[in-house]
Amino acid sequence: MNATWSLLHQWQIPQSSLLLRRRFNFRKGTNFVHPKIIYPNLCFAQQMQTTAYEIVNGSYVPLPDSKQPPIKLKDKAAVPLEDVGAFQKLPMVMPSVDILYSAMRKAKRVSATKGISNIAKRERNRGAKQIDALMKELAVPLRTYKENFPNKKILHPYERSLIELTLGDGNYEEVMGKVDKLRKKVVSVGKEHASLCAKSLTKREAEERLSEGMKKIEEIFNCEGRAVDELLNIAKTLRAMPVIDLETPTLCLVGAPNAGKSSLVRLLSTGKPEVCNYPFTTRGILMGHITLSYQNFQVTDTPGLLRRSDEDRNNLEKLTLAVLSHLPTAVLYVHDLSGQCGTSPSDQFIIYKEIKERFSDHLWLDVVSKCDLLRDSPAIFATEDSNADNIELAKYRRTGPDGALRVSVTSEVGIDQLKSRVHELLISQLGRIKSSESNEESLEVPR
Ligand SMILES: Nc1nc2c(ncn2[C@@H]2O[C@H](COP(=O)(O)OP(=O)(O)OP(=O)(O)O)[C@@H](O)[C@H]2O)c(=O)[nH]1
Ligand SMILES: [Mg+2]
Repeated sequence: MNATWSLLHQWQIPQSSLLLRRRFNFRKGTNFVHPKIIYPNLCFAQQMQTTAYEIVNGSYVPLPDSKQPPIKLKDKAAVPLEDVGAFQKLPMVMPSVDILYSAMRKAKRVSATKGISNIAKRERNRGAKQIDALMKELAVPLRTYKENFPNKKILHPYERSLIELTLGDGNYEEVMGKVDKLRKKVVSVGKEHASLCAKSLTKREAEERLSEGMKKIEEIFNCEGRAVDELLNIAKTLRAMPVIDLETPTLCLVGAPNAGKSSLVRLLSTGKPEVCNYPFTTRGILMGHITLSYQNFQVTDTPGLLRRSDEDRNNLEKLTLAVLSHLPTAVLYVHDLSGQCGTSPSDQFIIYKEIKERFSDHLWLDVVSKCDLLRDSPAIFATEDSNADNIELAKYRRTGPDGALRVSVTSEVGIDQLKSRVHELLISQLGRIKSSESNEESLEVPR
């Protein structure tokens, strides 16, 4: 094969955002700005490294046919729908102790309005202004978080799934709610104490009310500021998610756990996912890149899929389904017929048929992995019925689906052919992207 599999990356400046608007339901007139234009350094860093993240517990239930919640028009945050890349735009969150410390310091520096000669009046003026300043210094960053952390409803469905599956369903909204509740409390207690202070009759009373007010606000923030620290952790987790460019053709590796997906990602791309001989080594979506003939492509490694219904799937499996459901990827489906991966060929056959049917609109390539381990007679698990009269399954056990390539990462059998087939697949994917783009442009041209 002539093409050079290089580690170099090229900047991809999108030619048009029309395709994305159409495919992902952007409103016309939305000023779509590609995340790579705004954050070149960040995207570069993301491309140079492989990013993986752990999935934490959550109870999000299914994806493929799950309808996204309708967007209410009266919700002002529901306009406009976002492109992917929202996590890279999240504001920096300060730890709660830092916010409090900085606010206290600034508030204490506030002095009384000049020209008040009466001592009691001056003191109550200073007290009210200091409490007011503390309240504002605490409330402003909290308001900024509320305004700049996106409403989940406007996120791209893929990113919405990432939030639900990684943080746990409802957790994001819950933390946002707690932060806003804290802000409201600080504002109301601050106002109340500032007004009390302003009504003081003596210098001493003003001093006491100031001290009480400051202490009360400090107590509230100490007690409920944990929400800000939770938000900080959420922002860190979300920022670490791999960045996907929707205009770059993407290959998604899918298959049973332990089938050899990550080994192939390592071989095909810059991605360096962990490879181990146990299921669910890959615990998140992981990106790799391929540059071929000056064209950049993306590769995503995914957690394995088991034979079970969607209700029983773990969040790792749901993440794989989220990629297939919401991202325009080509699929490289990995079948391990050697018996080594732990999922029997008959179970893999059932998973495969279901996934292939469900995502039939994706460009597709099948590979039978670990062909160095394949014997003359196909692997039969103790749990399987070797005499079952199923011609289709018997054929699958021997050769995998029609047209599947046999490859081995260990002996490198079939790898050159795999690379050129993957290249062809990604070029076809590029063709799809371009043709949808030009269709969209022709629709936009006024007659
Ligand atoms: N003999 C042989 N072993 C392989 C081959 N490819 C992968 N393996 C082994 O199979 C095991 C699983 O490989 P992974 O690449 O981690 O499989 P995976 O599908 O990513 O696994 P999960 O992330 O757990 O779903 C590892 O021990 C690999 O060394 C191959 O071509 N031949
Ligand atoms: Mg893996």
